[in-house]
Amino acid sequence: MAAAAQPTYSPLDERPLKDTICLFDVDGTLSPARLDASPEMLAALAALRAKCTIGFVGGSDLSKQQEQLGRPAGNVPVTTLFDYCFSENGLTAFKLGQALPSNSFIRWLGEPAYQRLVRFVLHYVADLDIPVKRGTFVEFRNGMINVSPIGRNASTQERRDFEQFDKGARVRETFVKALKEEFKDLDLTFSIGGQISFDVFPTGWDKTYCLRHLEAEASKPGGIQYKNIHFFGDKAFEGGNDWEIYSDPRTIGHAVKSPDDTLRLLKELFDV
Ligand code: M1P
Repeated sequence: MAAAAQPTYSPLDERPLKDTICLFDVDGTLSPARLDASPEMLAALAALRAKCTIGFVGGSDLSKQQEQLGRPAGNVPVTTLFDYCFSENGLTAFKLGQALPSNSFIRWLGEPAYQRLVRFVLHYVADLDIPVKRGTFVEFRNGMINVSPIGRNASTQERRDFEQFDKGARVRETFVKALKEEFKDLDLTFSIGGQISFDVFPTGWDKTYCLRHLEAEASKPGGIQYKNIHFFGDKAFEGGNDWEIYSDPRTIGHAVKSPDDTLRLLKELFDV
């Protein structure tokens, strides 16, 4: 299938709101969890991009954002749809389609500690008594690992069922408690951001990590120092994976309930 023609945008410093950037969480904010963004959302983002800089900051890796945002936009690279793309909280990052320096979880942790962690996780999952187990209980990413008691191969319906089940059973919460106890010696954060899993990364590598890129860009000749950094996220409560960036003094945080709520706010704030 031929890729859709791409609109062009003026340089970042020539947009009407040139000292404003809007950053968006993905799952539950731009699209339903792990599903496609709607045509209305893609149109609103394109209209917003004509006014200010836009970016996403997602916990998932780039391939998932490509599926949820790039594919529904007509199979275009997701890095062409946003000025900044921050995957895995910004551990993998792009500005205007060009890669920014990335960081590595395994380099930070080291192989022996990583193997200790994975051994514990897989033993714990093996002993879990839950209604359904599928495959891929640990997903190794660049800036983090993602751990899922049911496994990442679960279908959409199995995901929904597990999410409901976990509201009562608190499997993930208990799992995280056990990991915190076992790995007290490692400076790790465990963050429940989605339906079936939790992310594990070095403390500080939460979504505020992406702000380091904005600061680094601002310090370059001609770089933009954003005065207004809006952040939109649906997990903007303590323990949610949007909490740190939402409550960071450098951002203007917006807690949303759903992608429709994001659209409503964009209309209200930016008339798009
Ligand atoms: O973006 C939120 C989370 O989305 C997925 O979570 P789950 O598969 O549990 O719904 C994962 O990609 C996770 O890393 C991410 O934080």
